[in-house]
Amino acid sequence: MFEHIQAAPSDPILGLNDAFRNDPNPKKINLGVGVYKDEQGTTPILKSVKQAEERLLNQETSKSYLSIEGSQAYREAVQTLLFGEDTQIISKQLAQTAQTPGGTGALRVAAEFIRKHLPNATIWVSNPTWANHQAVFQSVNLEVGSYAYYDVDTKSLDFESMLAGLSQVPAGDVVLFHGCCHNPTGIDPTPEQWYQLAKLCSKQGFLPLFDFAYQGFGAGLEEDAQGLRTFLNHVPEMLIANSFSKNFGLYNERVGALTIVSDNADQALAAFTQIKRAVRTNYSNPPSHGSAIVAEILNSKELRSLWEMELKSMRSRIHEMRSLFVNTLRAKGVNQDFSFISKQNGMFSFSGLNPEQVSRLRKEFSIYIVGSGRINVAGMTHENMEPLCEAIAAVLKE
Ligand code: PLP
Ligand code: TYF
Repeated sequence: MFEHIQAAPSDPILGLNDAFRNDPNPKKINLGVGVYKDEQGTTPILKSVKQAEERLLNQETSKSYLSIEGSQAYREAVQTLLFGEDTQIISKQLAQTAQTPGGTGALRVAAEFIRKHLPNATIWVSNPTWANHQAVFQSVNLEVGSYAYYDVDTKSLDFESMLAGLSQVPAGDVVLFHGCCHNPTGIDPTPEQWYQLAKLCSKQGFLPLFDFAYQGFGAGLEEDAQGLRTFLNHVPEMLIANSFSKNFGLYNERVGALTIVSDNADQALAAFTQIKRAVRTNYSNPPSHGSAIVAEILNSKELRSLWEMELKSMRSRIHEMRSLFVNTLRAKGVNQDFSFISKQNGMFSFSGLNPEQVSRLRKEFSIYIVGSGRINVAGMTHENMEPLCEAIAAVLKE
């Protein structure tokens, strides 16, 4: 039965992780998969998470199913993080949220919802975008198009081309935006640019889908939500797929949510029943533990302030590594301008290293970078910075 089945290619990012694990070189450096690492190169459990888990262990009385849409406390906490305190969206019940297994689960449910209820819609993603976007949407036979985003020469946002591309998107199509900390470039629109994009969206009549996987990794929890909130001031409807994998360090607990917004509460609720149907035929209902941790933290003053401190310290360490990387490259005699790296947001930067240089870094120095040249800045430490920059200087020379 299975003789005709060919092996699927490995995921370009997760596959790199396997190769790293199997590399015996003790000096190996992993700047591949987007996982936060501390100064010791480990991905620790946040203190706020541990404390919440201790509380849960004592309080939990049942392992019975959650409802299809997940925990109520969690769903409310998600909306407050996305939209802010005391917003009309919440008080008028214009948004409905389903707890999902990670941000990927939210994207997949969104994809099925779009395919079924907006069957003629094409979904437009930035060029470049997270490697899994295309695959998730294509897996439900959605048509995927791309819009201009990155200017290779200036290593910045090609906003003019982005606007020009999106001006061609017809009403009824869907456009995916990265809420902040664009993966893989680390380049986000400015507040003024978000405003222009929101106005364009309102004029064209396309549906925005925000993928919000790094809230708090850019400038702060509120600041990072600015693009999304600017859109909500101008457009009547939106989908939001958010993830707590990174900002709570809850990668393997699979915690995320899909939120639908409409300017009409009844419509939001009706559409939400279809989202619940998609969930039911997929995984029935979400896993509980990760969402219980997030709700516990967000609903406790003490744990929330501890979490915000921990989030800030992750964010600050990444900023520090960005500057140190730029300065160390210069100190190692690299003449090319890498200063753009210190201006970018979140974990990732497009280094501009070409596939041959990426391949040499791996073969000769056991330094693992995604083939596109994307680097995970959070994989840098004070300890590995010198050898890392020496190796990059070496491959840039020839
Ligand atoms: N969206 C983007 C842009 C991401 O970088 C990631 C990273 O993992 C995800 C979605 C998926 O998040 P999760 O691990 O919660 O599924
Ligand atoms: O882009 C990254 O590195 C993270 C982690 O299929 C990731 O978003 C990468 C690939 C993938 C799932 C998660």
